[in-house]
Amino acid sequence: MTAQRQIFPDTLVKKSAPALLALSMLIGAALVCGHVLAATPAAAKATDTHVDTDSIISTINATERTRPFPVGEKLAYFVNIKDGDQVRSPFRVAFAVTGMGVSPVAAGDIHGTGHHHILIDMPMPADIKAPIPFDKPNEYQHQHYKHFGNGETETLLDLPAGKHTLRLLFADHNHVPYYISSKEITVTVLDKTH
Ligand SMILES: [Cu+2]
Repeated sequence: MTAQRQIFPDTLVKKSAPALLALSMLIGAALVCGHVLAATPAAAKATDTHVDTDSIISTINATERTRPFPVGEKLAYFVNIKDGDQVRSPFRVAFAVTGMGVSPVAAGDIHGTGHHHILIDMPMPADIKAPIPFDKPNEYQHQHYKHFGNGETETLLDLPAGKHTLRLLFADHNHVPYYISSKEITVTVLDKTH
């Protein structure tokens, strides 16, 4: 009886050693498989050309966006789009002004401040001393004069497919332009199915 009792644990150890080895091999294989499985989606993503990350296809690089302006120069400029860009509606347009402050119309006459406007498919107003017009309801197929009287510095534009001209024009609380504007740029709005 005593001899059998001593043999039993010894046999168990001998049997369990290969079992442990086999178990560790299985874990190792699982880790390798796990690694391969994890790598596969990443590799597929890297070659997927259909990922749509932005509605704007722009070639503006970070250096151009952040270029310094001479002190005192007054100009309005588009931050995230430039002449020749292709966009999909609706597209975000960000803008800024140098040498002036942005204030809402409701704040009244504050020296050295004003608010932004975008002229869409419209020339620079002939009478620069006249207030920038407001679109009348249903006057046009799409908006032509956008006022940012709350002091906004970005917007979403939803324009029909085709070429459109955009120009920033900075104006006072009466919507009378300062002689501060951006260059006119032309963007192409791609068809929604494009
Ligand atoms: Cu205005």
